[in-house]
Amino acid sequence: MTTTQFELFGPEFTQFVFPYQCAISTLITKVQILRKGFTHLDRHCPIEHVSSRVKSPDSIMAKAQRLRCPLTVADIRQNIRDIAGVRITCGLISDTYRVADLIGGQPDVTVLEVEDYIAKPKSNGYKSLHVAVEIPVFLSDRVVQVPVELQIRTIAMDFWASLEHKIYYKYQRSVPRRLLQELTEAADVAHRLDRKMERLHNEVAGLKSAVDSDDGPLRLE
Ligand code: 0O2
Repeated sequence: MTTTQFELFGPEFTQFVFPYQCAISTLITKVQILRKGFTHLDRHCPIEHVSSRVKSPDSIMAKAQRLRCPLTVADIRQNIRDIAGVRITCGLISDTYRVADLIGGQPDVTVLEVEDYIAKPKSNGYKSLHVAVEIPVFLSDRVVQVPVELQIRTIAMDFWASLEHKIYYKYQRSVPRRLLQELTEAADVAHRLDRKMERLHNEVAGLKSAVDSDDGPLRLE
């Protein structure tokens, strides 16, 4: 066992992940504050659901090997930005970009990289907005900058991704061709649903503002 494996798989893992867990808590608080703010103002809330995870030691090692990252704790900290992950599920496609701006624009958040798999889906149909950010974590003896990967996606994208993830692991990454074809088709159906929901939302918002501005009789046809 190398030093890295010892540190990642042994009791030291608890110590290794501590700053990442703190960063997750900070980001979740930010998301909850945004959510409460929208609810309080009785505005359309772009956030439906939030979840988080710390990457498992196995998954960290697999990604380090994939990235050809030297297997030392320092190099892993430096090169793997999704050890802490926060996933935010939104109602609409436009909400995903709005949430990315709302969080990325906060003064203590540094946006390191944006990978827009909504505008440019992966070849299998995977869609999500991946925003790598860094935030300060105030420990008892020092402040550390900790990277967190935000995955922001719609409910439909999330539905697709969680099923695809299960299938991918069930078949140990060699998914039968027919299933791959069907998954790609399902991604397209999910995208069409997202576009339709966006259009319907805009139409309803337009009706609501016409009622609110009280511009004369409203005809609902
Ligand atoms: P876990 O929980 O991490 O072990 P990134 O550089 O991270 O923005 P990239 O290069 O695609 O994106 O990285 P990677 O490591 O392939 O994927 C990181 C995470 O993104 C994955 O975590 C998934 O949560 C999600 N993801 C990326 N591509 C796909 C995909 O094609 N299908 C699905 N369902 N999810 C995807 P892990 O590694 O699965 O799990």
